[in-house]
Parts: sequence; C-alpha cells; structure tokens
Amino acid sequence: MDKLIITVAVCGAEVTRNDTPYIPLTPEEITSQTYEAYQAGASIVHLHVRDDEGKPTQNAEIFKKVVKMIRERCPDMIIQVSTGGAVWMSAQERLQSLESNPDMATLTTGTVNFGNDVFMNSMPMIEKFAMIMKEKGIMPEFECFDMGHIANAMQLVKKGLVQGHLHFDFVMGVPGGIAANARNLVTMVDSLPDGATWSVAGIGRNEFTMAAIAIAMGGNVRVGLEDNIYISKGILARSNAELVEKVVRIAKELGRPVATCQEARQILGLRGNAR
Ligand code: KMH
Ligand code: ZN
Repeated sequence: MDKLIITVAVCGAEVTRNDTPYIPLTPEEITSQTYEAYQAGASIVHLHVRDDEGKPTQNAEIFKKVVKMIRERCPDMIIQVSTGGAVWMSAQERLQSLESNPDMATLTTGTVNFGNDVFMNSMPMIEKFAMIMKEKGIMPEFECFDMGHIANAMQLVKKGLVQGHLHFDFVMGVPGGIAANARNLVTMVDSLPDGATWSVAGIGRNEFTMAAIAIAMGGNVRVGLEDNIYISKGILARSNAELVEKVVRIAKELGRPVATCQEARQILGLRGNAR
C-alpha cells in the first residue's frame, strides 16, 4: 500500500458562519487553517475562496492571492483549486480559478442532484474543462458523486483529453449522489482502471467512517469543514486541523503511514516542487 494522502477541504462554498463559527472565510483565515492542517499531515488543499462578504466566488484575483499566501506558508503542499464553485455559477465563472496556476484542479465528471439544487456538469462542459486543464498543464482530480461519473471520466481519457496518472475522488453521501457505504465504495474502486489512485470524501456524519474504510482499503482520504463540521456527534470541529488530526490518529491505529507532500507528489505523478 502507498502511504496515505490526506486532502483538506478547508471551506467549500456552502458552509456559513451560521453553521459553524469556525469556517475560514477571509484569505488570511483560509491560509492559516490550511497551514495548521498542513502541519497536522494534510498534503493537498482543496481550495474554494470567498468574497468580502464571505460568499463563494471563483474570482481569479482572490484565488491568485490565496494560492500565493498558501505557497508562502506551505511551500510543498499540493494546491488543488475547485472548478466546481457553487451550484448557481456558470461554467465560465467556475473556470476562473484555473488562472491561479495551481498544481491540480477538480473536474466533476457528471451532473448530480445536490440537495434541492442541481450541480450541472454536461459532457460538453466537462470536455471543455478537461481541455483547458490539459492546455495549462494542471492535473485534474476527477470528482465522482455517482457511479456514472467514473465512466464519463474514462471517456475523457479515451478522447485524449486527460493523460498521465489518473486520480479520482469519490464524494459520498451528498443528498442526491451515491450513498456513503462500504459496498458502494468497493463497487466504485472495482471499476477504476489499473494504476489509478483514489480518495474518499464522506459527507457529514459519514466523514470518518468512510475515511477508516478507505485507509484500510489502501485509498486516500479527504476531510475538512467543506464536507463535515463535526469532530464527533454534536461537537463542532474547532478547525480543519482537528479533522486532519483525527484521520492521522485513525491511520496510526490501522498501521498506515501518512504521506509527506513530497511523497504525495510522487504517488500522484506530480512534479517535485510547487509550480
Ligand atoms: N460546491 C459544490 C457544488 C468541487 O469543488 O469541485 C461543488 C464542489 C466540487 O465543491
Ligand atoms: Zn469543493
């Protein structure tokens, strides 16, 4: 088994201060919580940013500013920007984050109900996103909210729109997406091509159970306040680092070493240094 890659999804687009006072919103807060999570063992940051009012935005200048601030404090951390943004954003708006010169970016490979909303990702949109990432040399992480999204990702590979190492993130437990359980995870993992790597983002109360299953199976883990705001039942996590620390403890108990940023870069086939 490879060492465990931990991704921290620091703030996302949906969580507000009404949900938890600990959600980082400003560039300084996002950077400082990313730094703490990096020190705790996260090697990838899955990045969204917020505007002056704390609302989600894909504004290129804000992304550039936060990417620069994170690189200064976490020089070798893998920065993965979101191209998912928020459900109401246009494709053009979502693509702006790619201007911040990240190491990686998310590429959601299918449409999914998202609670009462729809997270729209038509095939032409997905192909356009993949083409732009390829042109810019940004490695995609396929975000799969359901089984069919894996097949769509493989269509991109077949068309030559994605080349090199393939890395998937299974987002499990979104209302409208695939349910978070071991049987579904095994089915998803079984349908991956040889050599691909994967992680799991268990949403809400599924975060740590799915993390434990993924660690035992040789996969990787995403945690963070974007996905889950509780450290244990009814108790708010006080920071992203606290969530990462819990994954590190579970991994230690299960005998799975945690990857450094350099090791994570090697496993994912990324260049050794930040861009
Ligand atoms: N906020 C969700 C609608 C991604 O970052 O690529 C989409 C999302 C996925 O968070
Ligand atoms: Zn996201």
